Amino acid sequence: PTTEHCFAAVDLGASSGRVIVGEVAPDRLTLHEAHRFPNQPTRVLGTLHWNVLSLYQGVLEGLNAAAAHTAHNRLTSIGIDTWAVDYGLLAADGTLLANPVHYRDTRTTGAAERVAAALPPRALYAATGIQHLPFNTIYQLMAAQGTSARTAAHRLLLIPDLISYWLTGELGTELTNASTTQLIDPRTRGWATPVAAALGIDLSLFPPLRHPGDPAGTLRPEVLAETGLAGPVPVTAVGSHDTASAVVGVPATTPDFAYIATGTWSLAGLELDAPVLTEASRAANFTNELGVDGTVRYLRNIMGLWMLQECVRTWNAEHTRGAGTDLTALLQEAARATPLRSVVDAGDPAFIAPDHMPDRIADACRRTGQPVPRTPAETTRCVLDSLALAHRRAIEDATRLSGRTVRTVHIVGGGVHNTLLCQLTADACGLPVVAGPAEAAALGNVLVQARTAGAITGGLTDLRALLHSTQPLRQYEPTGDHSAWDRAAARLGDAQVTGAAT
Ligand code: LFR
Repeated sequence: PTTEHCFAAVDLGASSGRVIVGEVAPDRLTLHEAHRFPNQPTRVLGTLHWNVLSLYQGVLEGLNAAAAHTAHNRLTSIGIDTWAVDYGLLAADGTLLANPVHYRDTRTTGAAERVAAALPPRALYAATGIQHLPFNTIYQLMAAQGTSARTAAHRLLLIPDLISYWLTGELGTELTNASTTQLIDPRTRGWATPVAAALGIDLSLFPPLRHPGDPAGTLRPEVLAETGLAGPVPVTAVGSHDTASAVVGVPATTPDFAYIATGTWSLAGLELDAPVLTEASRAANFTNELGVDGTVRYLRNIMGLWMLQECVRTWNAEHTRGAGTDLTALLQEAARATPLRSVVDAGDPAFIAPDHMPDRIADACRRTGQPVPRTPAETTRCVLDSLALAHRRAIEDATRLSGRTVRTVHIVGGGVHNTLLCQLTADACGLPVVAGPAEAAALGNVLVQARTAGAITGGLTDLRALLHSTQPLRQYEPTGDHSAWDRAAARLGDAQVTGAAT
């Protein structure tokens, strides 16, 4: 609370939300977690929803806690980032028409085929550069066609833009997250009008685009009253896609790096100046999401720690009277388990939906003629080996498809706490891994705000230098027999699914 500049990062992830206060000076960057709250989706009449009002409540409580942490209840500004693709629909008077649906809901089954009938996958990729994921916004909109909320909708707000609207009353569509709708042309960084026209999507549903660093309104008087913050408090657009902020938060010191943003997902790839829209890139299911400062996030979605989280949820449910799974002990046991005994394709969309994860992993092992894991530790080892293998595959593909070279792999996000995953990733890639910071998204969020406010200056390189000199990082060197990973990859075959639509 000594510096003049305190920023609040609202960072909503798939399993928890956080409000984090960042204090920034040109040579100083400290974080304080003001509030953390669970994000628990709820199934209603068969549809999986986000509890968006409960999340908003968590944001208000978090801002209240942030106010208490700062001098004179003052924040220089607030920035908001969340997961991508999902949205709320508003009536003309601003009322939320329906509770936002979770991207893991199965309502999009069959939607990709309907989109492909209107616009072939090749043309869609050439125009947007976005990888095929069954839950991309355009498929959700296709699935929602004809519903009363969609018919009555006057506006569509992506989740961070919705939170921002409730806090300020101002409407906007932040660009990095807008790119995940599959309705943005990564060359012009504007709307892909022909794509919207082919799919019958009215682009006037989206409020005007804004860019990271743009002003996004000020807190409404009732929000000031509720949070105890001293006004005025501006909201600043940041990379509102959490992955865009996490990539800003990669503490790279040289240009030849790859990153893996780990958490519920692993987002593995490169930062580029221009999109790669080739047919080979589409076939490898690489995405060209837009990043901060005119960059492109050239990456692939890998299932991530979701697979393990879901396994743990199943094991806990099976032993309701037990103490629950001890994750530390489980990971220690997994570290001693036979390496690469069986691996599954961590890019396979079959793992997206919730429930029965250990069974689905066992099925995948059976299908590929590998031993079925018998214990939670063996299943955990299988998941982590599989993730490391998918990390390696994504980084290899990204370098091949972009013509770039990689000498260091940065792991950021919650997965940096999983030391086994970090070591296995170094082993699989045959490259040094720098792990940290865990709160990369919140840091990227804070840094963009701090630059906008003039607390720091420079480009991404300068922001990253500040991270490198202030955040605790851990280095992992590759160990073990590298060819074992080649053999494991071969077991999955060249046909290893990347999630691409044919
Ligand atoms: C990570 C993330 C990914 C996106 C997925 C769904 O939190 O934002 O980047 O593909 O969630 O929105």
